[in-house]
This record gives sequence, structure tokens and C-alpha cells, in this order.
Amino acid sequence: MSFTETLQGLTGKPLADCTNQELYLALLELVRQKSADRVQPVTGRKLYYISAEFLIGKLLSNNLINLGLYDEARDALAAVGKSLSDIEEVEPEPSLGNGGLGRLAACFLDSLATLNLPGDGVGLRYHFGLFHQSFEDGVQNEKPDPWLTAHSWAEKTDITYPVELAGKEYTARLYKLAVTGYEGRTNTLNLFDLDTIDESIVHDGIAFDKTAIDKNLTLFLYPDDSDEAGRRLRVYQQYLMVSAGAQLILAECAARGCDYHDLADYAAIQINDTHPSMVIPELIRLLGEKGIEFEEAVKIVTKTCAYTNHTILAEALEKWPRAYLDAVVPQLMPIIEKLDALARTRTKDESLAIIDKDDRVHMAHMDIHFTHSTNGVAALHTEILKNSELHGFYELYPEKFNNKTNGITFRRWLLECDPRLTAALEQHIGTGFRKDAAELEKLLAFADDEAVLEQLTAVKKANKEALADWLLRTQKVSVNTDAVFDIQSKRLHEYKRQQLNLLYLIHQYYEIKAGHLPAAPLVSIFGAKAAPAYTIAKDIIHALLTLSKVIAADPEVSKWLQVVFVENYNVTAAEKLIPACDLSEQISLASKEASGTGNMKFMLNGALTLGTMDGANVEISQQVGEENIYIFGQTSDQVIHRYAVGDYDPAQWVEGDVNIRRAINFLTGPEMLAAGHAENLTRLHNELIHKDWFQTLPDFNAYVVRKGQALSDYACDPKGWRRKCLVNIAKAGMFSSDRTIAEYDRDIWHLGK
Ligand code: 9GP
Repeated sequence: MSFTETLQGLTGKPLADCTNQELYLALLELVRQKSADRVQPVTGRKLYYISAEFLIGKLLSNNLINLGLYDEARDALAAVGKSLSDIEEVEPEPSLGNGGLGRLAACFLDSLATLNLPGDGVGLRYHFGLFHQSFEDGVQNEKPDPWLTAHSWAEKTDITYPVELAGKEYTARLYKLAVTGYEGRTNTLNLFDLDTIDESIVHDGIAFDKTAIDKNLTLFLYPDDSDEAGRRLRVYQQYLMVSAGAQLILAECAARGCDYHDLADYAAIQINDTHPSMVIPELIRLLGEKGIEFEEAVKIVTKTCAYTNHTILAEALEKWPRAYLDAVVPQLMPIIEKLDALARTRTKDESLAIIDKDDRVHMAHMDIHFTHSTNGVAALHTEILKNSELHGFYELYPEKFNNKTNGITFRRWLLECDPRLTAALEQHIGTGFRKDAAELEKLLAFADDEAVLEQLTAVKKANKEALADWLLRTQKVSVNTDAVFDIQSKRLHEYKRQQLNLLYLIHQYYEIKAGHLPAAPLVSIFGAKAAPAYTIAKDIIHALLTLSKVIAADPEVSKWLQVVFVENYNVTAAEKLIPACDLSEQISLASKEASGTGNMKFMLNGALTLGTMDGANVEISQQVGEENIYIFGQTSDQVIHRYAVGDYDPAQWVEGDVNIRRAINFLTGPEMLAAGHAENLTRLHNELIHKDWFQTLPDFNAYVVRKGQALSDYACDPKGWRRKCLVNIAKAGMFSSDRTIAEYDRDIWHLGK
């Protein structure tokens, strides 16, 4: 049967007569059938990757690619005048993640299936994901972001587990979402939910009654935690995820013959950051119910579980007040107390305790004591964990610490998002890189081939035009595709330093007004959501939106400079932005970005990095060589030293540097105040002058100089620029998540064995 006939069998009428919605549903059903054919029996150890976030993005194209159906689908539809990309627009994006952490989890699932490894995800089926962002009057607005429709990828099962929260029993229902691998097996993303959730309780944006647990529990990822009810709700969510997850794991292993004493031969559990940490005491509790004594249960769980740390920021290393756990999960507290006591027999160091003297429960500490592996996500990050942040633990358990530098799946972040570049690469180096990313290095043979460099330039130009069309259509913004597309897209956080980019843009505004024209016009594009309760992050968004208006209204400046803030940045938007980028902004304060994965995506798509020596930028720089990347700023050692000395005073930098002073004072100057809100702008101004916790000002001048260099290289040496881009693409192989997953399997999981 031809592809068209198969599809028509599912639509029940000629394809030409179908709406895009009907075609989408038929393709969804086809993917479902084909992926079911690739489910394989599990032997030996199977991975359970537990994570609060799975930022899977739209799934149709990705699944068609992985199942080898993409070209047939595209051609069959084109033959009846339909376009696959229009059909994709029908698909709602599941925004079940916040940023890199969740997207990494999604890339890992793809690689596990591609490498034919048995590995499933375990998480929550949030009804609204994070939130939908819009800008009104220059301010971020949050609304629910629904993705669940009658025909969702996540299929309802009749598998349920009881979960006790604050002494009341709830019923967690399992939904299963097929995860296809590229020419590989099909695994599962297991998502839990309650049948009683009531979406109608959401009002005034994303507000809802935080105490109505049966109605609200899985409404949103990361509910606002600025009050106690919100923080408790996060504990409720985490326990729902780990309790239902642990019951699923035990049930699946038992069905394969596990007698629980040998759990570690059947399951490997990866704890993704601290949100799932309660799986440790929960498994011990459940094993206790099966008749296994505490001491043995601790050994089993330690052997089964491993922990990944994704940040050194204190705010993300969760420490729950004991009172919350007493109230929400009283059944776990006696176990956590015993774990704390056991940990204290191993070390006298109070700072390594699980329950501290203020009665806070340190989730990461429980993870490190009672799992067999703790890994960081880039070489620098792991060294910082070992040498400073978790040094005491490293001394206690040196054998547990290891590094697994992050990676991205090339199926989504090259084949799917950049078909033009993919075609160009395949013309020269074949298709081997689809499964063996190291083969991208073959491209180096063409580094001085002018025709190939010109082809890459043409690809980039076409991608920039496609982005320009999309921006015009969706944001009503028109951009100059001859300009340098400079993109900073990632979560909005002060450590990522969108504010440094903001100060640069103000500086450029003044320079252009003074007649000091840049080497090339610049379109500076941002995409970022700010956590709803993160005031300064929202002020930074406001300042950028206001600056964008000020510049657009000034014909002298707008010829050279444009600021675009993309609304509702998500995976779909990232897939449009990344292939069109010339200059990738990775400007976090050195030591603070654990790894970054956007940096890898931009590099793979032929953008050059302007970045600090932070996270995986360090390894990118090692791969491409310093002549093919724009590095600037303090090193992590310098930053850590500055924090240790504790004498950083931003006011001195403001006083001592006329450019810094000019840029900062512009925030509250007449142009900005006329276009924006004094309250937000003044608060940001004061924050930068009096606090600047993420040391923006010491890096300002180095950033200006390095960015100027990049613009001048782009304008004055186009061939040299494109050669650098080629080297970046060729050297991106190391950042494939296939490599990362193979390393996790080799060192930690030993799956299928
Ligand atoms: O901030 C890190 C980011 O650097 C890293 O790439 C990502 C995946 O490992 O995790 C992020 N961490 C979080 O989102 C919260 O810990």
C-alpha cells in the first residue's frame, strides 16, 4: 500500500478534501501504529529517568523523522497541495518544561530510544505546562498554555496508583506517551495526573486556589512559590510524581521477575535535579511494605539510584522546611530522619547533614548520601561541584562524582529544525552523521572550499528570511535580513545576564547617535520567560521592550540597531530562531551556568558563540579553537574569588567608568521614562548600581569590545566568518546527546545487562 493510501485509510476520504486538523489526526494515528511496532521487550536493567520537566516540544515532525516517514509524508501531502508545516501548526506544543533541564530530559529520551536502550521517563501530566507569555504595555503577562486535546499524544491508561498526601488518599492515573528513536526502538514517557483536576479554577491569568489540591495538583509546572501555599504545592506535586513513579517501577520490575531484593538488577533510576529526590525515602518505604528491612532497603536504593546536579544556584538546590514534609508526607519523615541519622554516622561535618539545625531538609544531600553516582553536566561544572560547592561530599565519596557533559539530539536540532543545512551537509558528507555525530568532522575537508562556504552563506540567508517571515506573521515585526542576527534565547535570569546585553544595546544607541557607526547593522533578538514572581527578571524584560520602542522611534539609530523580543519563547520558537542565528549570546557569569544546551544548538546550526568561559562554552571553545569563538570576561576562578573576598561594589564601577555610567543612567533617563514605566526601570537601575549580584559591570567593557570584533569580522571578512561557522558545525559532534547517553550508560546505568 502506498503512503497516500495508508493515510487515506485513516482519514476515510481523499487527502485533498481533508482539513489540516483531519490530516494531523490521521498522521498522529499513523505514528501511533508505527511506533507501537517498534516496542521491544525489556531484558536486564531498565532506566527510569524521573524529572519534573520534559520539554518535549511538538512531536509530529520529530516522530515522522524518527520513524523514517517524514519525506513520504511531506511528498504525499504536497502532491495534494497540502503542506506538512501548515499541518504542524495545528499541533499544540506541550510546554512541560521551563528550559534546559526539561529539554535535556526530552533529548535524552530521544537518544535512549535511538541507541536501542530500554529507558523510560517518569513525570507529571501538567495541564497547562509553564505558562503562555504575552506582552501588554511592555510587561510580561501570564496565561494558561493548554495543550491537552481530545487527541493528545499522551494516552490515558487504566493503570492507577494510590498516593497519600497530607493523610488523604488520591488516585494517580498513568498516561503513556510513545517516545520514538531514530531508526530505533520505542520507549515510553510515563506521565501521572489526577482525574479530579479542574481547569476552570484558574482565573485572572494563572491564579488559582493553591489549597484545593484535588483540583489544582497538576495544573501548572512550578506553581508560584512566593508564598507558603505555593511552596507546599510543589512538595505535593513532587510526592505525587515519585510515589506513583516508584509504584510503577516496582510493579514493572516485579512483572519481569524481580523479587525486590534484586531491584538494582532490573532498574536504574536517574534523579534529575532535586525535584524527584523524595523517590529515595519513598522507595525505602515501599520496600519496607514488601518486608525488606531498612538497612537492606537503603543499600538497594543506593545501588539503584543516581543523581544529576544541574545547578549551583542555591535557589534551585531545594531545602524544604521540615514542617512542610511533616504536613504533606508524614509517612516519609521517619525514614528521612533515619537517613539523616545514618548519614551522621558517616561524617561529623554538620554541613553535610540531611536535616540541618534549622530543621530544613536538604534534598541534594539526601541524593548524594543515598545514591551511587552524582554527576555534573559539563566539565567545569563538575569541577566546581568537586572543588567548592560540594567539596565536603567529594571528600567523603570521591568515587561517586563524575561528569557527563550535556548534549542535544541532532534529529530535532538539525534534521528537523534546519532542513536546508541538513541537505547541504548531506550533499558533501553523506548521511552518516545522523547516527554518528562525529562524522560531522568530515566537513572540515571543505573549510577552504569557496563553493561550500557560499552554500552555507546561502543556507543562512534563507533561514534568516524564513525567520523574518515568521516574525512578521506572528509578531508583526519586520527585520532587515542583511543585518547580523544576534540571539539570546533562554530563561530570563540575572545569572544569564540579559541585562549585560541590554547595557550593550544602550551603549550602541549612544555610539550610533555620536556617529560611531558599527561595522554591521544588528538585529538583537531575545526570547525568554521570566518566572511570574521574579520581579527583577520582569523588569529586565520591560527595559528591553522599552528600549526596543525607543530605538524603533529613532530613525538615526534604527537603521543600525533593532531590538526584537519574541513573545512566548518555547521549543517551536527555538526551532525558528536557532537556524537563523549568526551570533549566539552565551554570556552568563562564569561559574553560574552549569552547562547550557542552547549554546550547542546554535553552534550546530552554524552560529558563532559570543560567550564567557562558563559551562559547556569551555568545551565548545576547546573543540573549535579560540579563533572560532568570541570569548570574553572574567574566568570562573576570578568570579569565585570575587565572591569569596566579598568586596564587589558596583557603585565603584559606575563612578569609575563613563560608559557604564552612561548606559545605566539611560535606564531612568527621559527617553526610557517617556516610553516605559518608572517603577520597573528605577528598580532595575537601583539593582544594578547597588547590588549587581551577577557581576554584570566588571564584564561590560570586555563584552563591548568582543562583540564589536565579531560584528567587524562579519562585515569585513565574510569568507573568514563562514569558515568559522563551518568549523563550528564540524566540531559539534561531541555535543550529541547520543554521546552523553552512551556515557551515562557506560558509567552509571549499564542498561539491558
Ligand atoms: O541551568 C542549567 C543549565 O545550565 C543546564 O544546561 C540544564 C541542563 O543540564 O540545567 C539547567 N538547570 C536548571 O534548569 C535547574 O537546575
